[in-house]
Amino acid sequence: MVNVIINGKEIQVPAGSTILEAANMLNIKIPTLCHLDLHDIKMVNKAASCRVCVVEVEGRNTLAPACATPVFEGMKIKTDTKKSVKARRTVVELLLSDHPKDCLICERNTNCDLQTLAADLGVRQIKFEGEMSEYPIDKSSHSIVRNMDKCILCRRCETMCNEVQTVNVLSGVGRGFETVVGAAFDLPMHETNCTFCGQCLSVCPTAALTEVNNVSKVWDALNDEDKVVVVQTAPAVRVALGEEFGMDPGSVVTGKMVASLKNIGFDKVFDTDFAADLTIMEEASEFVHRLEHGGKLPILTSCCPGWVKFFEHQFSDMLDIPSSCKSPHEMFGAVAKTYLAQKMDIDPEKMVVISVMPCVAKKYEAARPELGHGGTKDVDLVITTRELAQMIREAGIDFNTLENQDFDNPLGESTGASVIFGATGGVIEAALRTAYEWLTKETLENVEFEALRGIEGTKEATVNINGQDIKIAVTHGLGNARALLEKIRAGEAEYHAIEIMACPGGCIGGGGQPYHHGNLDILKKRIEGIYSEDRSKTLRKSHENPMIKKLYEEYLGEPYGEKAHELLHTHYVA
Ligand code: HC0
Ligand code: SF4
Repeated sequence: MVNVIINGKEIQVPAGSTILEAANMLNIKIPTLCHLDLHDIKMVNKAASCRVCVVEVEGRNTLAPACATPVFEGMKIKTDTKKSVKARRTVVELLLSDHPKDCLICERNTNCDLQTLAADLGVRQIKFEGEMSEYPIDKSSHSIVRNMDKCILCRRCETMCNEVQTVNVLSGVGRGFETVVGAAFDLPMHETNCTFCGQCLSVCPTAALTEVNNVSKVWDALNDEDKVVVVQTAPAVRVALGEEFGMDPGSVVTGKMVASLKNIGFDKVFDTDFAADLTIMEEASEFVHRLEHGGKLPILTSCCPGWVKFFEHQFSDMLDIPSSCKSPHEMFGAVAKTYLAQKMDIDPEKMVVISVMPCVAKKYEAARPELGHGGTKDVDLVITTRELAQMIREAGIDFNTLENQDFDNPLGESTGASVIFGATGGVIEAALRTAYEWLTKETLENVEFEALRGIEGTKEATVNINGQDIKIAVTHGLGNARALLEKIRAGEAEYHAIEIMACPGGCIGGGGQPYHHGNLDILKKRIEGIYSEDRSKTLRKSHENPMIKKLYEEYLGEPYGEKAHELLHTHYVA
């Protein structure tokens, strides 16, 4: 341990700690900008590029960046001297000299770390008017907009993409004033290996990386009298949307969310959870089929489009192991434009299916050519949780005082198994609840598989089914997924079934969720919200959903049968 004194207060900290870590232990706030410490997912951005966190150290002539300076025995630090505060302000003023001043119309207005810092430091004038960078905006993909004019070179996105996700798309290109963060050869995003997981934009402090905003397209559809606009909401949206309206993370706002969508004017408000139950019918059938007929194992879940794109690029020799199931929201679209359209007696061409998702990769997924039927897309438009909040605000809806409303039917009924899809481990837990009962013909009394839950990078469990040990693994974050898949490829690990989600925490940590600004406790609270919603349900196994039974009886026939294959399954492209 090392003794240090910060602003006159003594503290003992572990050797090797930085000044910033020591100050945090004393609850002394040092402003930061590039720094980001997401300890739970082992990401610390060590770029130390912005110099906002400079402090004075006794005996040292120059200011020290607190995030990158280790403490030493007897170190005396002052964090709030005139010299350090003035230096911080100058750093921000210099950043602003090469930053657009269009805060009022910026995607991140009121939610930008640079804007907040400038306000906190009392920056009230643009002191340095110099040369400005001007780059073309990269709108090449369906998911992510890259606007390098707004980049402050904090490198958080690089750390996320390279170290956590191991996709290695983003890095500094060029030198000096010409430096930008982008793909090799400055390729447009849609020509790279980007998985569109959106994790880079979830840690971007400014609007350099944002989602493709589809809000105006959704308003256009709603205002088109020829169209019937149906909307579905993903499991993870209901435990995060409240944050946009000042509620605690993890608040379950399902009823208010439905009410807001009805107020906005959607013709029908349905639930992706219904389709998650449907996915379990298909995925558990596929698992049982592979298990009983000597099929390829392990089976990998296939509902996360970032993960699907990752394995298509990086594990193209293993395309026969993922489940062939489409993701739930795509299954929903396929069922809506066939079964529902018939029931409602409307032309599927006039139906617009909108998905509200915690995810930006779902935008890219919806545009994949395999995910449609006879020239019609399963899902027409995807908006994120943040975009839904924007629509609610644009409509002038007072979200917090809304009375709860229920989803419409027949595609609005769901079980507890479906809502847990939103947290890492949930999809495989839901599949187990059903596969166990199908294989043993017995009732599963305790439906909660604790070993598969939580924020830990990779989790394992063995479940005995009919005397056979079924080995399960769960992982989240693409770096963890890569490590697991490499072991399987090398024959060093064997499992029967594996769930993989691209985003840390699963969908609750998706790139389209309200910004967490580095506080991962928010993700844990959203996970708690997910499990409390599961516990509140009377039915907690997908195969018990009465509307799902009806769908098979009236339209699909057998699970994993011919009609189901035609509508609900897909294939992968190397
Ligand atoms: Fe998910 Fe989904 S659970 S991917 O994580 O499977 O985005 O929430 O909507 O489709 O249901 C995201 C969340 C979904 C889908 C579901 C799955
Ligand atoms: Fe990397 Fe994901 Fe961002 Fe693509 S979306 S650049 S894979 S972090």
